[in-house]
Amino acid sequence: MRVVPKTTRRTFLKVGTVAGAGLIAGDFLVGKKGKHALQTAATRPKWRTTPSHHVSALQSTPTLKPYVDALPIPPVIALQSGVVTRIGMSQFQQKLHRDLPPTTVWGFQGSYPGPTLEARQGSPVQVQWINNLPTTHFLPIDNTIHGAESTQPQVRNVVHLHGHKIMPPNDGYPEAWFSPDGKTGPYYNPNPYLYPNDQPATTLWYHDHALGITRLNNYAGLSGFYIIRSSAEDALNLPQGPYEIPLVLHDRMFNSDGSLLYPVAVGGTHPVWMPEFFGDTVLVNGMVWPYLEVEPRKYRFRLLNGSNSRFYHLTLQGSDGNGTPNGTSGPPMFQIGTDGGLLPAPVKLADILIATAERFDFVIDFTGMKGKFFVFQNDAPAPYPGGGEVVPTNVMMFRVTRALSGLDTSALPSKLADIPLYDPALAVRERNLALSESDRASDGFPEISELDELDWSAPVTEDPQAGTLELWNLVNTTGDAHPIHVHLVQFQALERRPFDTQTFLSSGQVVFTGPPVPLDANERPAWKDTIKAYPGMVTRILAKFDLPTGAQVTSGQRLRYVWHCHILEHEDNEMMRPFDVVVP
Ligand SMILES: [Cu+2]
Repeated sequence: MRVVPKTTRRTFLKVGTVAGAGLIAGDFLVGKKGKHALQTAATRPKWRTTPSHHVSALQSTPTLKPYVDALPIPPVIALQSGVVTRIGMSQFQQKLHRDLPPTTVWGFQGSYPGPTLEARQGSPVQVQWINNLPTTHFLPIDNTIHGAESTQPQVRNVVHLHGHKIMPPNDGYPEAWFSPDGKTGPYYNPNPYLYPNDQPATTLWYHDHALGITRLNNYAGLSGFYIIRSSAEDALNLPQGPYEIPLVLHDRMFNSDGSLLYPVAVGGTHPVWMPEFFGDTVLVNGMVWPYLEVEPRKYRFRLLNGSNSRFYHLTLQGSDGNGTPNGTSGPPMFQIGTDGGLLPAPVKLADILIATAERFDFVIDFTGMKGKFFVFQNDAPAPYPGGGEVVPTNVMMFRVTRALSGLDTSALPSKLADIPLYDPALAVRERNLALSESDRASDGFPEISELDELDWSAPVTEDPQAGTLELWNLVNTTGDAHPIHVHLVQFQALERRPFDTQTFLSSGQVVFTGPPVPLDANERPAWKDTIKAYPGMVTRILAKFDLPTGAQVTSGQRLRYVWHCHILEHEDNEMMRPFDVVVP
């Protein structure tokens, strides 16, 4: 995986949104509101040289020693068919580092991250989500953000199971929230959520998705893993049990009393909202810079980036016992799965570039490495790829210090799963979807990000027919990479292709400036629900809008989902759109 070259002038491309954005192949964008006037070269914001919109340079976490706490493993709840599992959200205190006082967090069943929920493919389960949180939020709400007005309850929650093929009432729609004191959003579903598990074995995750405060609810701690297993995967004999370990990355900042610090914008366009959050401290499974003691054998790791905005570019490096890199490389990582399931064959990785919400499922073989130490080091610029904000290097440490408890009989098979590729010629519709960012003219401070140039509240413009294949062209006019997530589907990336941003901004025409850039080996063939849309690229994805098997629907019915950027600060401030799947 490569790190995309830095854009030298990050904000240069972030010049308003596109007036009358256009088409590639006979498709059209409907409902253009033309809200943002097209800016000319003369009126474009100047390149910002000071960190005006983040305060991470001004505030920082008290110095904490890395690798002094063991990696926690979240508790596991095996969901059973025919049983409604009740899972409560609540506020509590938890130790996140040896030298930090206990931190007030939010979690599920008293755990941050929440318990790992496990299910079997083809075996539907039900979960009743319960809100036991206080009615007051402990993080700063911005009442100028859509859906978070002062008339709304401060604490509102709804749980989305990310990557699940699911019917809308159970999808955790942003306006399906419910408060601790019984207030509800317009799409609220009081019933247990039904999870069909009608998809291959994979690593999913559940997290809060409430309109306008998703960034804060997730930052407070409301997320956890959801793993689907299958007999097909069982037969592969991958490392399991204590040798299969979930890893979720969160960057955070702390005050000296141990409380979470979520900064308020300084000189922002909204009084509180920050364009992105970047913390100076990395937690894995809710612990600051932990270590994991391993045996000299194979392990399977399911890596999730649950951060608000941060991308991680991880390399595994040899280190001394304190975690200082010694200039050697760690063992290779063999990626076996992505967001939506197993890859056709393992992909050998020297490094990992993981955007928010993506999952990397990989095997590391520590055989023969007894007594050695390794550290995951991060060097991804933030924001990605332009940089300018704080980049914590340390992530976590592996200590090969445990004795081998028995012969390692697990396997890393050379063939994992079949992924039949979609034929783009069979797409019934191609849509050009602009990713845009509007900056304050005076100083380039980001004001808002949008999809399709439309606000959340604008009428639906994406309305695929159930069961059909569509080609979505994500036209990124901004200087940042945006991880784009589409609910309901596991899609296939087709290609990325450079285009002329200035031409698109001035005329709305997509003019390619070169041939398609090959996707990474772990992006195609692969099942994805979140894809990195790089600046200057049209990222093309093929999605088949199938409903869960046996779904009770009627002809003409419109099923409401969302697609959005998974930078949570963007998602909260308009970079999210509803879409309808129409039953034929
Ligand atoms: Cu974004």
